[in-house]
Amino acid sequence: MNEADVSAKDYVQSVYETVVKRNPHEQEFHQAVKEILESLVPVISKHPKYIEHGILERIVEPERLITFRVPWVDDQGKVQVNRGFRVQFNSVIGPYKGGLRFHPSVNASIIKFLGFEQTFKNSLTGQPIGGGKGGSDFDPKGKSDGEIMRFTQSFMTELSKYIGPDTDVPAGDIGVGAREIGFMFGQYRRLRGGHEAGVLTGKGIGYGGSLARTEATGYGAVYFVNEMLQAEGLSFEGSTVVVSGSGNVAIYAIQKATQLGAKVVACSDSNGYVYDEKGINLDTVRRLKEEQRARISEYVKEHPHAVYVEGCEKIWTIPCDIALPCATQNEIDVNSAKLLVENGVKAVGEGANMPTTLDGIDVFLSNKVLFGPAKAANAGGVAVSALEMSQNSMRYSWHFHEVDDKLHTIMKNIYRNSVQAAEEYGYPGNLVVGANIAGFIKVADAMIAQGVI
Ligand code: NDP
Ligand code: 2IT
Repeated sequence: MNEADVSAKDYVQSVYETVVKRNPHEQEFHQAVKEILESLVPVISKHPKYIEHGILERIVEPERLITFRVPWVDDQGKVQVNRGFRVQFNSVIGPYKGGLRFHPSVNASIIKFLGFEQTFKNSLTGQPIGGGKGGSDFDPKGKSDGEIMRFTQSFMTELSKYIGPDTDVPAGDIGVGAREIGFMFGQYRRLRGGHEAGVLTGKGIGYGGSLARTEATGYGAVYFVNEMLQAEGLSFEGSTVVVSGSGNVAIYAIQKATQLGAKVVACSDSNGYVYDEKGINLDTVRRLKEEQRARISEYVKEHPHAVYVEGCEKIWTIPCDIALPCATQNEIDVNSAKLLVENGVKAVGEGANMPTTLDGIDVFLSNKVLFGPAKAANAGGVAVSALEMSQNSMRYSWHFHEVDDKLHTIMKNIYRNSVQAAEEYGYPGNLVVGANIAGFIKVADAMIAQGVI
């Protein structure tokens, strides 16, 4: 290590220590910051301007974190109170953009880790979108449509003060899909008295949504992994795939992987996983999850040859060629990563945000497993959200294949830019470093150009 490397490393370490001190107990946020900062050492070392302009100190501090009370009345007439969040992390390259998560685990740490990641991910897409994220500790499980509507209306009543088509554009994430976006869009429209279609993405096709947005994250992740495989002379054709989760991202990852000739043998929810050696029947999963909002355990009632196992973590004990974690953060720990490697996994593509722990990532990289990090591999969703914003601005809609083609091109570009950045900065093949650096440079240079703000 030369002198510049040492001082870059010290700088990164001191910024990280300040983040930990300033944001106590926010483990997920610390983890996301650590992963990104450590991989920026070569770029900081080569370009001292990023130290001179205090880029790292600024980039780890959200522009704004909004928290608010969300009161609503349940079906029994009882008043319930949840907490709402929106982090507006970085708007240097475009309006804040990022999803809303409704899950009981949501807190400031989760929202900040997601918003921080989103800043780099959105930069990687090549679209003019900044980083934001939000949500609530509301648990949609078991709630009636009426309860969901009353909650989302209350949530939007407060959130509407801070968002807009040119300022901040939320979308879905865990627990927020077409139904919730519809209710929130209706409430926003009612409060504003105008049809500002570009204020939310993931809308229904009949009122400003984009074709292929529903499919975009899952399809995009598979397109990304396909690029990694092709570079090594491999493909999805004939491979065995394990996908965790059974929500929006998982369903369309399963669909695209299957279309490309893979056999997806397992998927899961937070209670457990199903293993179907004949290949997961996606019609059943979609009906159970998209229509009936049922548990994945129901799958075996229709497919008795399949096996249901209680507990979702064990899904990674299933031998596979390709693993696509599409459920939630830290679902692949170091032990699961080791097992996957022992069982011969060739590629891992992160459909979820931060699904692999830092030591889990090390296991994959040191064993030469092709590894597609979340902010690159799952960027297809937000990329098509940006295309939805474009269509809303034009008051025009593209055909499905037009959006899908653009998505495919975007994913190829993200792959190429990440590979190139990794090579340029001395980490050939390491897409964690490559994606972080490629995403960082655009944001950091725009921050320098726009002065100390
Ligand atoms: P959904 O709510 O549609 O599905 C989430 C799935 O993950 C469900 O099967 C759910 O099971 C499971 N899950 C959620 N929390 C946990 C948990 N704590 N432990 C185990 N399983 C869990 O969400 P999405 O498919 O939209 O999101 C999945 C992941 O992809 C998230 O990390 C999200 O941030 C990320 N992502 C989503 C994008 C999008 O466009 N939607 C874009 C980019 C990333 P259960 O039903 O039991 O809760
Ligand atoms: O994590 C993500 O990129 C998303 N949940 C999608 C965000 C968006 O604005 O479409």
